[in-house]
Amino acid sequence: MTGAAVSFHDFAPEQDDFLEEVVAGLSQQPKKISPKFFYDKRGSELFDAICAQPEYYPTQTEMNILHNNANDIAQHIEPDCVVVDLGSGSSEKARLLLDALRPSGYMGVDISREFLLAATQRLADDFPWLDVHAVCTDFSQQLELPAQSGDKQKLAFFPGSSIGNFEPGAALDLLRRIAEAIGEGGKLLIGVDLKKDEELLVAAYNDDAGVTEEFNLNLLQRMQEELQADVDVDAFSHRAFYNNKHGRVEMHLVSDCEQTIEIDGDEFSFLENESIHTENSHKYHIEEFAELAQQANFEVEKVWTDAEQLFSVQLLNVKAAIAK
Ligand code: AVJ
Repeated sequence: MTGAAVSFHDFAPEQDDFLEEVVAGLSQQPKKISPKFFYDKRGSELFDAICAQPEYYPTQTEMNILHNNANDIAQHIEPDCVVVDLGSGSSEKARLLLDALRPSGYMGVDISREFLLAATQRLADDFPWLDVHAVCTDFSQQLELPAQSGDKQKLAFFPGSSIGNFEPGAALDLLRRIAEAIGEGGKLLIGVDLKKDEELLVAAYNDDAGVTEEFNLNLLQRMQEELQADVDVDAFSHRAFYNNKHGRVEMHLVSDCEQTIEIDGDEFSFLENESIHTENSHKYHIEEFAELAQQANFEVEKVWTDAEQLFSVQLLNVKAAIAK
């Protein structure tokens, strides 16, 4: 079935400069590359495959929480609200909520224009009663929303524990930006991965099938293919471990030997075991996240978890401005 046309709002986000950022990151000590560069076509496919690995509990657990509690979540939301799906991707998780929430509108917010347009059109086809908007912007830089939604309640939706990729300070900035964009009366439904047994955490980022390893190494593949980097992918290894001090899983690409790689005329030398830090995935205690939310002008209204407390879906309210 073909639904109504999707309204497209293009805020023309600046495209990331892969070469520039890789050169800058490898020039630092310790070396690093942002996890946002994982997601080329192959990387996005590998990420989908990670989500289907038995060790990678977050995706399935979160989807179960959303599915099992959709009606309860709906009890806390105004029925004609506008859902603002941050990093909407394939909108797969939002779909779990739409029938229960019965919002009047849906805004898919994503940086990837083609993907966003295709996914929102599919959503409009499947939910013909829904007013669907595609908002192309980089919300990690700036969160602009079209004015359309009027004074309806905005429900921002930020699943997947993507917030975990941000250092605490940057997470705070992002939450503040979300609070500002949805305004007073707005709510944020956010997926937050929880602290737990270190063994389970480490296993989730070291699946037996080696998909996460391939996902991490794909970054070097991309450098080879897109930047003509002279780099031997086989001379690096995937490493993922829990950093207790920072409460996060870290992923690294570790050099198996002393070597030099060359990118666009620049040379970067590695000692044996020297790493490129490619990702942080912060884990929170429920109280820790409440503290962060508080600092960002939110208060926690309700927390849903699974029976084993692996993952949480949290509903936050924008706190009312204090009358002066
Ligand atoms: C998409 C950032 C939530 O941190 O668990 C999965 C990415 N990296 N396996 C995560 C990821 C390795 C994922 N996030």
